Amino acid sequence: MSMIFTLASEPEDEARETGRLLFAGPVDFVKGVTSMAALPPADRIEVCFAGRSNVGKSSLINALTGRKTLARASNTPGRTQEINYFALGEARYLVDLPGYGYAEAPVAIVARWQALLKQYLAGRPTLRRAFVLIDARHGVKAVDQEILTLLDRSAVTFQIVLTKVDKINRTERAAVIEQVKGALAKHPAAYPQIVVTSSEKGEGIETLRAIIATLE
Ligand SMILES: Nc1nc2c(ncn2[C@@H]2O[C@H](COP(=O)(O)OP(=O)(O)OP(=O)(O)O)[C@@H](O)[C@H]2O)c(=O)[nH]1
Ligand SMILES: [Mg+2]
Repeated sequence: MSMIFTLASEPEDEARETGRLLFAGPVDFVKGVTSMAALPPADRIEVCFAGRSNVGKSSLINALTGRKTLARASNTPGRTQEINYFALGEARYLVDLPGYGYAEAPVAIVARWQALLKQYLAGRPTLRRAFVLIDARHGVKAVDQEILTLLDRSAVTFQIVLTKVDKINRTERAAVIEQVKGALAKHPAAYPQIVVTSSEKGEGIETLRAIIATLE
């Protein structure tokens, strides 16, 4: 069976409004955790943002919540070193994950983060969807494939979010979308719609808000 991958369409008015309202409400940093034992109680739907170091995870959380400095974004790869929990009222947790594939960090530290990342992705019962961010300039790489395979095995639905599309032109955009579609073909846990975003310009942000707000 082959899956048909498409771009996420613009949300219907009602979903857009549901998304707007959710993200206009209170957003609070809950805690940063470095072990599974320290995760908050699994009492609500949560979504996480995974991706290579520097792909734009923290920036996307800031764009979604309209708070410029909620999640720490930085030019220094490997900035987010904990699993950071943000609460959207009592409705949702947004989870900012440490980046993977960052070669410069000390090996022992990398091994510790990666172990935690994998435990989290495979073992969180309320994780409803993992957004896996892919830099639109680079497409899906081998390290991304490793994470996608882990999500397949854990039966966690994941959705690809292309980031930083403001940095590429139309031709490059079409090419990277084709590359992503090809890379997803062998992943049963892939959600069939790709979201194209720019945290800088706001593209795709309302769409992603609506997706998160309407998850059941
Ligand atoms: N032009 C542009 N730059 C972006 C966008 N999103 C993020 N960036 C930049 O990319 C760099 C990394 O962004 P972060 O949000 O810190 O990336 P991260 O994935 O959280 O990184 P780690 O926490 O280190 O894994 C920063 O310099 C951001 O300003 C975007 O949509 N457009
Ligand atoms: Mg970060």
